[in-house]
Parts: sequence; structure tokens; C-alpha cells
Amino acid sequence: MFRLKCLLFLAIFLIISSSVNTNLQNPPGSGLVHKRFEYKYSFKPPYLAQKDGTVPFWEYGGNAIASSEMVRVAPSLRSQKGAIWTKSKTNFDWWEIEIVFRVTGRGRIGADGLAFWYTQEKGDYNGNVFGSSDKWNGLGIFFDSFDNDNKHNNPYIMAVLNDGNKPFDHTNDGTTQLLSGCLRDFRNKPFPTRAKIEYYNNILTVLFHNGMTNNNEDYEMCLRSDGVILPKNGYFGISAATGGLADDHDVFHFLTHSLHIPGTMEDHVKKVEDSDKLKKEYEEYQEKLNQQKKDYRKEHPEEKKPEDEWGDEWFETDNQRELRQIFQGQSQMTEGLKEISRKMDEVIGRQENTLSLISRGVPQQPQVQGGQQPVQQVAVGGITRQDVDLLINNQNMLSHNIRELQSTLQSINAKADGIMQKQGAGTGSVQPAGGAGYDIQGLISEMRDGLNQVKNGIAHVGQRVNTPQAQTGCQNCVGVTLYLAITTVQLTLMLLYSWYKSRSEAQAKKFY
Ligand SMILES: [Ca+2]
Ligand SMILES: [Ca+2]
Repeated sequence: MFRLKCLLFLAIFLIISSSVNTNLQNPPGSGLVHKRFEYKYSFKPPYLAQKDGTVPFWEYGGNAIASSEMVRVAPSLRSQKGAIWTKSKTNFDWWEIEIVFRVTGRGRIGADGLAFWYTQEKGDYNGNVFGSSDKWNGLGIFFDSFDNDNKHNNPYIMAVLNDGNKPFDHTNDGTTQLLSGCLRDFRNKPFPTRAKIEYYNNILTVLFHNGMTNNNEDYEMCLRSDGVILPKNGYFGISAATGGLADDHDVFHFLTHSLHIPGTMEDHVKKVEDSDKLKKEYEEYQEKLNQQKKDYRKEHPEEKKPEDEWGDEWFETDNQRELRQIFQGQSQMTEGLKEISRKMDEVIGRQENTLSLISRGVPQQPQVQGGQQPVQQVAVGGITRQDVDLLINNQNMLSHNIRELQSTLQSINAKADGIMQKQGAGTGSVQPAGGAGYDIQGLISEMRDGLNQVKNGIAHVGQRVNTPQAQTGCQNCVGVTLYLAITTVQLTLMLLYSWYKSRSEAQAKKFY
């Protein structure tokens, strides 16, 4: 139950946190777009280029030079051409590129300009269009520094689409072909200029930061065009060229984010799906494993194992087994002791019962203290001297009977042994049943008589004992223990009484 609650709480927390994350990534107005940084389509300082001069995931050529801080796509020398292209094609449909760059030159006018590319195939490193290939298939964003058509409309930023067939119209600065553009001066600015190129849902947007401030968010709209259809997968590239005039064309950051329509790739949904998938796979493997175990046991019945392989029984060590056996033995001993204790209690209870019975029936024994006159010896209770004598007689009779019974039993035993021996001898002849049978019959009748005598004796004693318990059929309930106890007590009393009597007589003689 507690685990269920925890899971529920975790799920709610994940949903909330992911929605918060989405909101942070997508400020109001930008639409709910999921962005993911694509490091394989990006470069940035520091360590832009490695020690050997290569840029990870990129290839550059021509007059381009990469350092740890930037890529100088075309240096400020005449007729320079260079380019840098991603090594692999994109694997996402929509994207946003932020380029941080500088075009600087000592001249009032610079040349030729810088180009951003998204094309189906990589362009050249020394082509005719801003350092790369003409007749490209895809998109080119040109930062055209030089006013070829002399219309005083440069530097100019423009987007030009090409299906791979049209040669670029340099003469007219591409005005006959451009999709859209804006007149912006991007040369020799105090801070790096920036361009943000977004392609999402077939809408192309180019934002420009003129480098007059160091506020990274000072973008303004340059162009926006709907219904732009670009090759599904392509390469990103940057190229630049100089002519008779020359600028340094430096690129510091090329940051690519892939854009994802909500629902097509929601991270948390994906995670949940992944975890569900893994859980399912785990369960499947677990089932498979169990099945294989079962199959193995079926195939190898001689290696019989307990049903639960991981049970404690399976791993019991010798010491554990020994301990268990000791414990079991001790338990048995405890049980035995309990039984003995119970029986002892029973015996003690009976004794106490007997004692109380006697104390009620027999008067407190007179005590002799100093020269005090003894109390009248005749019992106040009800047992008189005669009773005691009778009891003694009965007792004697009983013991006589018991002895008789004992001897009878011994003779029975002897006779039975004789019979057994005769049968064991295997004579096969049938002993006249009358003889042995007669003897047994006679013995049984003797035993019966003896028992009746014992019974009568006990009944007599019972009648004589002057208590209600004794009167109500005590001959049936008084056991051997009780009987012996009574006998012992009475004998003691008798002895005491005789001793007392002799002493008091002696004293009386003294007085007279
Ligand atoms: Ca131009
Ligand atoms: Ca122009």
C-alpha cells in the first residue's frame, strides 16, 4: 500500500516536473515546441577545434581555418573561399540554428559574404556561391556584403531556395531568386552578430542580432516565409568568400537544436514507455527462466531439487542442522518436564486434599508444654480409640489380602510361563484343556474373592471415617496414596498417643 502511494506520488511529480520543464523551454508565444540540442550538428568554443585542427563532427576545407575559439571560414585576403560542413545528414525534420559570427574588414566596403546552408548534399569548399557550390538543392541564407548590382542595398541578408538546377544570379545579387530578405549591416560591429534560423512546420524564420549590444536576446525579425519545403534530410554548412575586397569571416558558435512537435516526442512519455517496455521485457525473461527451470527439472528428475530452490532448507549448513536438532531435543525435554510438573502438582493437590480431610476429621494433637496438664485425650471430633483399633485391624486384613493377591499373581505367572513353555516346545499334542483351564478358572475365582475382601475392607474404613466425603462412597475415590497417607498418619497418632499416655500415667503415679 505504501509502495503504491510512493509510486503514485512519483508519477505525479514526474508529470509536473516535465510540464514545468516544457514551459521553461517554450516561453509563451513560441508555441509548445520541444527543443533538443544536437551536439553532432554544432560547434562552439572552447575546444572548437582539437589539437590536430579537426572539428568534431564537422569537415572543413578550402581556405577555412579552425581554431579552438572559432572557424575563420574565409580570411581577409583576396579571392579566398572556404567552407565547413557537417559530417552527417540530419535525422530530424525541424530545427533551429543560432550562428554567432563576425564579418570584419578594414575597408568601408567588404566582400563577398557569408552563407549558411541546408542542402541535400554537401557543397564544395571552394565553390562559386559564397565559397560553396552552385545549383544546390535546399536552402541558402546569404549575408551578402558586396553590392554587385549597385543598387545600394548591401549588405543584405536573404534566403534563397534552390531545387538543384538554378545557377545563382550574382549579377542581380540574387534578387530575382530570393525567397525573402532584409537589409542589415552586419560588418564591423562592436559585438558579434547573430542569426537565428528556424525551420519548423515548413515555416522559415530568420532573426538577426546586429551586434550593437552584448545582450544575446536582442534579436529582430529579418524574414519569415510559410510553406517552405526543404529536403527531408540534409547537411548544414557555412561558407564564405572574398573577392577583390576582403573581410575576415569568422564563426564562433554554430548551435543546432532539433524541434519536435508536442506528442511526437515527449520526453517523459518516451521515458514512461521505455520503462514499461523494459519492465515487460524483464517479466518475459523471468517467465522464460522459470519455464526453463521447470523443463530442466522435468528432463533431469534424478537431480531432484526442492520446489523452491531458494528455500532455507536448501541452504542449511551442518551447524544449522545441528542447532536445529538440539533445539528440537530441548523442546521435547521441556515438554517432558512440563508433564512431570503437571503430575507432581496433581500428587501435591491430592496430598493437600487428604491432609485437609484428616485435619477436619482428627482433633488437633495435644501438645505438652512445660508442666502443663495435658488436655483430655479423648477426641472431640469423632474418632475414638475403638475406631483406631478397628482401622488397624482393617489395615492388617488389607495387607494380608494384598499379600495373598501377590502370591496368587505369582502363581498365575508361574503357571502361564509353564503353559508358554509347553506350547513353545512344539509337541503339537493338545494338552488337556481341562487341567490348565481349570487352574486358571480357580485362580480367577480366588482373585475375585481376594479383591472382594479388599473392597469390603476399604468400604468399612470409609464408613468409619466420620466425614461427609468419606461417607459418600469414598471407597471408590480414595486411592492407594490416600490410603497409605491415612495409615501413616494414624500410626503416628497412635504411637504419640501411647507415648503420651504412658508418660501421663507415670506423672500421675508421682502425684499419688
Ligand atoms: Ca553580392
Ligand atoms: Ca545589391
